[in-house]
Formats: sequence, C-alpha cells, structure tokens
Amino acid sequence: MTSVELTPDERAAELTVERLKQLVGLVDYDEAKDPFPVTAMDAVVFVAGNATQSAHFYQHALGMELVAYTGPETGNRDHKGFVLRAGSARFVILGAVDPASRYADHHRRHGDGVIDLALEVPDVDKCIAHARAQGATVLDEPHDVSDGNGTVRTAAIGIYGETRHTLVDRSRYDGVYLPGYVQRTSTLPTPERRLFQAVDHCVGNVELGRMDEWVDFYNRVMGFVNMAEFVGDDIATEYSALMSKVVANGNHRVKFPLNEPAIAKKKSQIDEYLEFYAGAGCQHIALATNDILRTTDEMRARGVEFLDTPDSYYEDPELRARIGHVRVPIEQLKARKILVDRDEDGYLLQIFTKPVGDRPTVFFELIERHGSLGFGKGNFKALFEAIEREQELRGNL
Ligand code: TYF
Ligand code: FE
Repeated sequence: MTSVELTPDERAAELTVERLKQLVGLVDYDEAKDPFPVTAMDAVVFVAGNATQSAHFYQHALGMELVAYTGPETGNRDHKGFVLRAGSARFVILGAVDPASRYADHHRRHGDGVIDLALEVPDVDKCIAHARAQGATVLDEPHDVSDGNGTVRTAAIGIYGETRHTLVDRSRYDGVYLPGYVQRTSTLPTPERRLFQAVDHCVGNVELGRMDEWVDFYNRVMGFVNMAEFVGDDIATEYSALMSKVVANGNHRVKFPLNEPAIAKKKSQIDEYLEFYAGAGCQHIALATNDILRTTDEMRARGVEFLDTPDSYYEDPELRARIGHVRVPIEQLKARKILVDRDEDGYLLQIFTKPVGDRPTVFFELIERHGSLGFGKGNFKALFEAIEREQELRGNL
C-alpha cells in the first residue's frame, strides 16, 4: 500500500496528509498497480466571455489569490489567461483576445464553462499509452514545453462534450504555472484566511443514457474506481430527475460524479444544463473548506448567491434524528441554509451557489467533511426542490 504523499502545491498551502484526508476523504491504495496514476487535480480551466472581469470575480467573490498571467503583454496575442489559487486549488480563467481564438468559439457555443479538468500525473507517457490502447481520443500528443524555469511534460485526452483532461507532469518545473505565464499578484486584498483549501470533486453532466459509458471510460481508460454513492432509478423518478454514479482515482483525491437526466415528472435540471451548455460538460465544482460557516458568511458578504433551503428542512424530525450531533447547533446551519448529511462513516455539511454565469449551467458547492466520504445523498430531495424553484423562475420547468 502506498500512503498518500503531498504534492508541492499542497505543501505550499501548508496542508498535511491528515488535514487532506479529512478535507477530501482520502484512502490508501497501491499506485504500482495503477495503469493511469493520477496525483491530484492540477487545475480547473474555465473559458469566460470576459476573463479580465471573471478574474476579478474569483479574487473578490471567492477570495482567491491571483498568481500568474498570460496575454498580449507577455506575447500571447490569442487569449488572456489568469491563474488563481486558494490552498491547493488552482483555477485558470481563459478569454479570447483574437476573434479567431478557439476560446471565442468555445464561448459562443457553451457560454462561460469548464474546458479542461487538468490532472497532475507522474508519468504522462505511461498514461497516454494506456489511454490510447483503451481507445481514448488523444487530443494532444505527449510533448515538452520549456522556459527558463524548466520543463513541463503534457498531453491531453478528450472526455464528455468538448471537455478534456490535460495531463501535466511539473516535476521538472518550478515556474509559477506553465511556460508562457508570468507571475502576477492580486489586484485586490486576499482574505486573511483563504475561503477554501482544495477541490473536492468535479461533476460532469452527460446525455441521456450515456452515464454508464462514461463510468466505463473512467474505469477502463483511466483506472478509476466506482465509489459506493449512486443515484438510481428509484430516487430519480421520485424527485431528483437525474441518475448519478461517482468515479475516483485510486486514493480518492480526484473524484468525478457523473449525472445523466432521468425521465421524471418534471423537466430534468440536467436537460436544462445540456440545452444551455449545448451538450455535455462540467456542472459543478465542489470546494473543500474546514469552516463552511465562515466561508458561506464571507462569500455572501462578497455577493455570492446560494440556493435557498426552506426552514422546514431543519424542522423535519426525521432529519434531526438521522443527523444527530454535529459541530454546531442546527440553528446556525439554518441561518445560513447549509445542508447536512450523515452516513456510516460520518457527516458532511454542504451548500450550493446559484449558477455563476449567464446561462443556467456551472455552479459551485462548498463542502465540509467530517468523516463522510459521500456526496450528500440525503440532501437530494431538498436540493433538487431548490434547484427546481430556480428552474421555474427561469421558465425552464
Ligand atoms: O456531487 C454530487 O453528487 C452532489 C449532489 O445537480 C448533486 O453534490 C448532484 C447533482 C446536482 C447537484 C448536486
Ligand atoms: Fe457535489
């Protein structure tokens, strides 16, 4: 059994293995037997209609720190790119400068969204050889990119919709992000304590009937394992209007739930996403925090809008009995609309933002884990009712 080792990014963020285990729920596993070893998320890469202004949103509203930049001033006439950090989480926001940039087309089709869930891997060539043998689409062949700070080895494979996994080996590189980027500091004061520490999971919405294909892709091509939590027919038709399964890399540091629409009484929120994103894509990014109360308060004060949870959720005797004792009185969760769920391993606290762009597509989740390795299945009813209230306001139900 290989135990979990910290990446340089995680060390720089002063995370410890214990802390990370609690934050994102890690397990030990044997990396030597993994055909496609993945170390961690490298970055969540977004395309925005206005990256310059989105970078401001991520600094101000999500309290992230601006650390690197590419653009016309650095010789990149195609697009601007802003790199933001919070703990070990790295977001990259791309926006077209040249009207012929592929990011302009991406934005025309999908609106603001996630183009790349980049993964840090110890051996790009080994991963690509395995992925190719298993039939993956290799979008970018393994190659080196270098500057005065060293060399990054990288490649990319296609996943659902127009989304990709860029693979990055930065073990021979000590620049701020990638060659082509220069160091840049925040234009706004960053909060004294960061508002989140790590990416917990990234969810994909795929077309009706295709969830199992993508689960199979992650199993076969990327050696990912299925996690216990899934939403099947039973829950789907009753209230959720979606089916869901979760895949994770060997040590569960990288977790990808996959949703597909289900035929239910109402129009599925997944159909709404697929319609407005013009296809499959990333639906939400869950951000791990060790103080969801403070983070929620701080983000609300910074203008982030969260989904509403009715008071009746907190007054339900069944919920109260099921969740038992959590670290704060339930009234404090109720005041902030934070959801709570418990399973055999422990409990978790979570809350969801409204969609952050113009289209009803991408949103964020905050999650504080206390032993639970789940995704808040017990909250699906309350959560999906909240989403449907929003869908109705948009005229899409
Ligand atoms: O990642 C998850 O599975 C949970 C639950 O539209 C969830 O956060 C699933 C679908 C959805 C919102 C949340
Ligand atoms: Fe989630």
